[in-house]
Amino acid sequence: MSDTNLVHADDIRSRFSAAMSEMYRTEVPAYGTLMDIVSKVNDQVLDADRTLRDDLANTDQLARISEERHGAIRLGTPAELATMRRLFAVMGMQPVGYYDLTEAGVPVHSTAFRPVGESALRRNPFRVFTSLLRLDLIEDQSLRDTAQTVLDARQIYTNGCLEMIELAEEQGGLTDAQADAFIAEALETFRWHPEANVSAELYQQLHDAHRLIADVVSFRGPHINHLTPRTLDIDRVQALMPEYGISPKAVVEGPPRRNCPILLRQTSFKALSEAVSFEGVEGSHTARFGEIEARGQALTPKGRALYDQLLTAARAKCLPAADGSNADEYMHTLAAAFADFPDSLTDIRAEGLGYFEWALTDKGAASAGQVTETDPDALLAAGYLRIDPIVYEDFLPVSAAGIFQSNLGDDSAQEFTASPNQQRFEADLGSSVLNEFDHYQEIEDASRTRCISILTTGAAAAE
Ligand code: OOG
Ligand code: NI
Repeated sequence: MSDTNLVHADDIRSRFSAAMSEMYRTEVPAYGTLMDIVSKVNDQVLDADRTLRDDLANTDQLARISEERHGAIRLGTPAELATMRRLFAVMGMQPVGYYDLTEAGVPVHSTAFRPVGESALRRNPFRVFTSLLRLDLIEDQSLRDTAQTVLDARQIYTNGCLEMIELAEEQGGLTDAQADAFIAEALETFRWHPEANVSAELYQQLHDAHRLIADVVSFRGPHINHLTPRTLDIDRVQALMPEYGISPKAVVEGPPRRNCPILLRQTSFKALSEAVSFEGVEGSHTARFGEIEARGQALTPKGRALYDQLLTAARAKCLPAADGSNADEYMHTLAAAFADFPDSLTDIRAEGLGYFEWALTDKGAASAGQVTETDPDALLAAGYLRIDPIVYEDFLPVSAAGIFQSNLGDDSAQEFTASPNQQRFEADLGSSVLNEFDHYQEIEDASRTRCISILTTGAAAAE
């Protein structure tokens, strides 16, 4: 078969993301409401802020915002994780980053499957935060063995899905019709199952060990537990949620509101209680929730260290209570702590705190091949080049822990000894995870090299 018959992986990802959104909208109606609020607020922000609109248009990001979302799943076994890596690879999504959540009392470690590279991200940045349960952290040996047996017996992928993954690997992609079949089969893995895999009694035991363990072990598959749209004004959406009958978690996670947004700010609404049949016995389970996020600039290791330091300092002074009783005090403390994080692009760049993408200005484009200067700062000052912050495409462990906790319930806060084990995770995954910092640095470096090459030679240097 000729390659020209194959659909681009970016296209499969876009179609899959839309299909997933459609499915989640019918499964969790509040998600549809949240999507409506987000789209209304995003339109208002873009109408009111022409500079932001121009910046987004200039960096080719305007189109992706309304399409943009991330989801999250929790897997039970290394084999499930290894196959998930192959499934996401069909859609051009690779494992980026390692997140250890044991430190936050959640017995999982995780990665984010997402597209890498500028053009794929622009086409559709769909990402899935994927966690692997760490049964080794359950103390009760017999419960651990029972959970393992239940997990080992389940098959979370349809035969059709496994066949399409193999076909994609053999052919190096899928045809249009095959992509449709793959999407339909793959969706089955993420679907909600109202019939549990276990008895009500076992569910209760698992639940008592940790709610997350019950969520992973008791079902036929790793139901998508939230799907998160990106908003341009998270504080406004947070404030609007109650008007639409949705009650948000107490505080927005991540950095405070700033002039120059950095990293990621997130908030969610609590998980819904859903009817479940446990081998014929009616019961319920709470797992699925809604979340929104606002994305800002990706930070360098130096910027990230400063972020972590300021966040830790703020949280040492005031920890947000789940009931919202000290929400104002927390947001105030956070804002005060972040006064030490430079809040202009010039300062952020001067101090090497964030990543930037280089592009030609109109003047630069008109001078292609006619410039002899090669110093990027001089070219920037002379108006041939412009720089824009690179968007943070990843996640934050403290925020993720806050999101986990708020929808697992406060009674679930539990101590585990922090035990990051990236090597084990990568062995289970069947590949290493990409280092996010290296990736942002590459994007920045490549954009600068490309611009200077165009200015000085008239063409982009061959990759
Ligand atoms: C994942 C929580 C992490 C985020 O946005 O930080 C996450 C989960 O609850 O499974 O999605
Ligand atoms: Ni999330």
